Amino acid sequence: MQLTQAQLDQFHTEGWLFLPELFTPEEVAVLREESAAVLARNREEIWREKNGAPRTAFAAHTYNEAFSILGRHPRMIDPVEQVFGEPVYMHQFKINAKAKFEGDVWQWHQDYGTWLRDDGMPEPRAMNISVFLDEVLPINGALMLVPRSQKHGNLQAGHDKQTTNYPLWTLDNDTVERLVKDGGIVAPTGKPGGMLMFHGNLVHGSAGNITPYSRRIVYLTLNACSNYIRKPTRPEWIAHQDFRPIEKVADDALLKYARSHRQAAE
Ligand SMILES: O=C(O)CCC(=O)C(=O)O
Repeated sequence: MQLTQAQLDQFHTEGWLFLPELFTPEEVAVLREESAAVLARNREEIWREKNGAPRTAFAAHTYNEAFSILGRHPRMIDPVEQVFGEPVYMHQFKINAKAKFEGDVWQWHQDYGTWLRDDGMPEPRAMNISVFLDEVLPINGALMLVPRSQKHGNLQAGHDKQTTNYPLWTLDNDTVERLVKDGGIVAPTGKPGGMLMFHGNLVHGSAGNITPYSRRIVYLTLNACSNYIRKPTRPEWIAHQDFRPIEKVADDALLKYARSHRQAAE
């Protein structure tokens, strides 16, 4: 799958691109089902909110077949390789739960801030690319982005280990206010299967979810192979150290898996 010139222009100017309903309901159904099973497990890779609800399941692509296929899916990999002009490897894979009633905030931050400081990533040549597993609504903790903020490079940040159970390099309010005066805030919403990609320096965050609607999103962080991390400090299942290019599956691999999975259950 290749992005059009208009889509590339939008990405390079605004720092983000949203492709609604890129995965079909049949493909997403199996991911939804599997994500519920993953988030219910008790493993060290599954982090919980302070209230005990699941927050983030790291590295599910290493032990779950459906997510292993998603992590090698050309609809996710091709656009990032197109932007970087080289093969990519999986730097991080996670399912963020943002559970109904209990999902907590993600403070304003840039992802490259963490990749640089915690992992020793040389350049912001990695990208978060995500798939909505649930419908993302304006009210259930949609991801908020500050368009064009990527142009400001890597900003000063403080290491917040208190607000949530997820340590994060966060930005102060004055910085966010200044950037929002210029770029505003957008919050892409849409049905399950929508795909969002955004620049590693794009400022983003999300509010807590006090609604009865869960908001699960899968994030792949794909890093240009030449930009492999130099000083890892986090466990391998958070910041992977297999720097080989991802070997993609066929475009219909997830659909085939979903059908065989359904047949086996019948
Ligand atoms: O899932 C969310 O709402 C935010 C996730 C995020 O910002 C991140 O993983 O860096």
